[in-house]
Parts: sequence; C-alpha cells; structure tokens
Amino acid sequence: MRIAVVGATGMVGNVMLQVLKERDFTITELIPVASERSVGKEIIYDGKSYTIVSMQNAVDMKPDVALFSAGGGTSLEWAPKFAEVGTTVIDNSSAWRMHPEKKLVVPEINANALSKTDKIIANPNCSTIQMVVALAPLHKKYTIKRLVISTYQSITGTGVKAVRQLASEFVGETADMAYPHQIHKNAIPHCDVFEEDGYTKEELKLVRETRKILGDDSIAITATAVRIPVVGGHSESVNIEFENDFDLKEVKQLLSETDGVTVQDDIENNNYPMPFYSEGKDDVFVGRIRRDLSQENSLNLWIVSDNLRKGAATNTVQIAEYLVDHNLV
Ligand code: A2P
Ligand code: 11C
Repeated sequence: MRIAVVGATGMVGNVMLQVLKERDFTITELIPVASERSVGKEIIYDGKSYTIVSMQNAVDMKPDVALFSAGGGTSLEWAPKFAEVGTTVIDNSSAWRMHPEKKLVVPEINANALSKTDKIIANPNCSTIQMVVALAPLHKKYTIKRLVISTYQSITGTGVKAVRQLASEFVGETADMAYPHQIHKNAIPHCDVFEEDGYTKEELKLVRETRKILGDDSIAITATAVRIPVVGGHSESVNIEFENDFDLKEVKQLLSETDGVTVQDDIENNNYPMPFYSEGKDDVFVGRIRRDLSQENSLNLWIVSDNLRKGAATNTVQIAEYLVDHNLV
C-alpha cells in the first residue's frame, strides 16, 4: 500500500503513524502530509526519516489510501481531489460524516457496507465511536428506544493547544487559551461550538452519528458533553431505554463477547473503567453495568476509551485494514 497520512504532524496523525507501525500495516511508500508550514520538515517512522510534502504533491503521487486528520476545511477541499485521482480517503474530520452518500464506518459494526466505489469514507467522532461499539450488540438484541448521554471528555480531543493550556495552568503560568475558561480544576459543559437549540456540535454528533451508524433514525437521543482536565480518554455515562426487557447477566455476557469491548465490572474490587488506565489502549472499556431502577427496560453503562486510539487513529487504520483485506483498494 502507498499510504498518505494527512496531518502527520498533528496529535491524531502522530497516533495514526504509531498504530500503523504497531499493527504491521503493509506500507510500500509512506507519504506524510501537513500544512505549508511543515513542508520540507522530517518525521521519523519505523526508524526512517520521511520528508513532509504538500497536499498538491501528495495528490500528484496518487497514493492508494490517504488517512486524513487535518481538520474539516482541509478535508472538504482536498478529499475530493484525492478521490479524483483514485485514492481512497478515510477522513477523521466531521466534514463528510453526515453526507447522505458517504459511509460512516465503525468496522465492528458496518464495514460490510463498504465497496470499491467508496472513495471518501468517514470516520465517526471519538465520543460516538466508543459508545456505539458497546451499544450495537445491545441494539440488535433488545432494540434501543432512547439514550441519555453525559460525557466527560479528555482535553486531547481538542488538540495540542488544549494540552498546552492545561500544562501551563497547572504550573500557574498564563496560556494561549484553547477553551473560553481555565480547564485546570474545572469542568466545562461546552465541547465544540454551540449550534441548534442550545446544544453543542459535539452533542449533536452523538445524536446524528449514532443513528446513522446503527442505521436507525427512530432512536431518541439526548446528550450533554463536558470537557474535564484529563488526558487518557473520554468517559461516558449512558442511560439506555430498550423496547424489550433484558437479563443483566445476559447483557454482561453479550458485552464480554463483543469485539473491541473489555468488560471491567467488578465493584467489589473497585474495578471499573477509568481514562487513566485506558490511555494507549485500543479497547472500549465498559463497566458499572446496572439496571436503571427508575424505569422499565432501562440500563446504565459507564464507557471509557482512549479518544486518540479507538476514537480516532485506530478506527481509521482498522477501516484501511478492512479495505485491504477485502480487496477494496
Ligand atoms: P501543521 O503541523 O503543519 O500545522 P492538530 O489537530 O493536532 O492541531 O493537528 C492538525 C494537523 O493538520 C497538523 O498535522 C497540521 O499540520 C495539519 N494541517 C492543518 N492545516 C492544514 C492544511 N491547510 N493543509 C494540510 N495540513 C494541515
Ligand atoms: C473532542 N470529539 O473531544 C472531539 C474531537 O468531530 O472529529 C474530535 C472532533 C471531531 O472535542
């Protein structure tokens, strides 16, 4: 595979390179791409040095696959140009996710819908991915009627500027602000920009992307997304109302048999998912699995995963692996 990594100098791009290496993805040529600011600089991959090229140069090189993580504007402008020369783009931005003709893919759930004609494939938002990995088997079995979601999101989802803001605030220095408020010692109920009816874009992503991936627009979903001063992953409290009743043991069994899920639910030993321990891991960790005693057919889950791994880079690389394994590129 001749593979371009667009946004190779960024937070997610960096993890994409790590994940490609760890998973032994067959690369015959690596093409690292970033903004004009970085063109000509070197990056190291697998002990070798590679020169960063411009977007246009990368298009001219006609890679087989381009993994994009360079922001929505860059994707909107450049993904079609790559697609036009025959490159399959897997895009980690929000640019193409809700496009009616583009697939929004979590390999464990819906990669089988992919075909050779899909030249721009969207990677969902991190907070959506980790949740649907756990919800898909439950939806299949009991049919989800309504979701009430509260997120506790890592600052790494915002990027380098946010990580620097927290580091500076921690030592009492003034920082270039990624957020409208101090994040150190704080919780900010504001992820991404405000959109319709007082919801943030992050909250609406959870609503819209979940319905698209699970292929069911009838699911009622409401969300509150909160940024907290944590780096290892996003955490989510998810309240699920099903159409049908369930057996709690069966739910635990089903989740423990689900690809990509690790059940961590041993309260007697204080064992439950936490972002401190999910950092650097690919799995989605699910715990605090309990019946909602206030309402029939309802369940509470606590879901944690490293947002830069399964929430971004790993899911993107898994889509690329699926394409290669099924001769779709
Ligand atoms: P650069 O490092 O040259 O700015 P992050 O999300 O961690 O901030 O990273 C964003 C990534 O997207 C970086 O690799 C950045 O490159 C890249 N990028 C930003 N704007 C563009 C652009 N207009 N064209 C190509 N790459 C871009
Ligand atoms: C966050 N979920 O943690 C975001 C980061 O739509 O791809 C990724 C934004 C996106 O703020």
